[in-house]
Amino acid sequence: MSDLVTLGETMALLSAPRVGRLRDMKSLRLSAAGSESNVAIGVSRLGYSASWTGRVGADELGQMILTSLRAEGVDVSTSIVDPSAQTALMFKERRGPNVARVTYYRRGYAGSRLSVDDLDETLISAARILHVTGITLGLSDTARAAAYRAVEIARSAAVPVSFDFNYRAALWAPAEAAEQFRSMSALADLVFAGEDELAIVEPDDLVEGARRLAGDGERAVVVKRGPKGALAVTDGAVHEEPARNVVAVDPVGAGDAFVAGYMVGTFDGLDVPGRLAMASATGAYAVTVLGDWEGMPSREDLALMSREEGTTIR
Ligand code: KDG
Repeated sequence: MSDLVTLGETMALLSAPRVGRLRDMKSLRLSAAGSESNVAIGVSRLGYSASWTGRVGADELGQMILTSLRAEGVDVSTSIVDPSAQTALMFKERRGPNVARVTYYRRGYAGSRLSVDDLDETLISAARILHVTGITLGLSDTARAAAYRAVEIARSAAVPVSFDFNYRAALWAPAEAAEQFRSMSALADLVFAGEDELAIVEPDDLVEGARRLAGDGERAVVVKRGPKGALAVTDGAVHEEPARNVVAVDPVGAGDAFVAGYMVGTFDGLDVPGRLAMASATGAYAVTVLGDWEGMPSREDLALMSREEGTTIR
């Protein structure tokens, strides 16, 4: 049984080691990347158990993904090796000092073949939280159906549901996504959205939009604002948290680290400001390292944050 249960697509990630055009790179770094498995790794590094369900191809890249997740302590026993499709690919370029660009080869690949039959009802019903994202809703009809079924199982077992919008323009248009974001949010206890993502469903005012999405205290809404920090609306109250001042090397994956931190803060029994502070610390760690999840902190790392700048540990 796991504290966090999540599902989605994890791809093989090929990242450029330096700034420049992908075509000019003579070598790329191979790793795994998937928003939901990134969250699972973040939670696992901070001492709680996490399970990820997804499909990978019966190929070396699929094995690389499963091996990486196992090495991070994530339970992949419910994941499926699909012999009839390949593992999807994601390329990450650094186009300038501040701009990353991501390209996917994922349509019809193994991860998008996730279906309701892949779900483990017992695992979901025993979780402390189920986490789904908008990526799975936009990935394919079968993956979307799996996400809704997982949520239905969780709700009937009184397991809280967490939903992160995670809008990916390569998967679908904003209007279609907005409809799904509204439907899934209505079923969730905890909703995460980037400021720009929230604007897809609530274009007018950030705080009012977050309040509307939160309903009448029906769910908590947490808005990730990048360098502007974060805010949470819970039971009608608005809590704000400034961003940590760090040198960002790779912002991709920071949102997942933030979500993992917020969940861990909840498992730790912290109040909302404490959860936001934990989330902002985990997000700050993630951006300082190349890779979508490699920079996720351990407890020991988090304790180092309070040290004075320039400290050397000997
Ligand atoms: O949240 C980081 C993700 O962008 C990445 O790991 C891959 O799941 C992914 C996606 O769809 O972009």
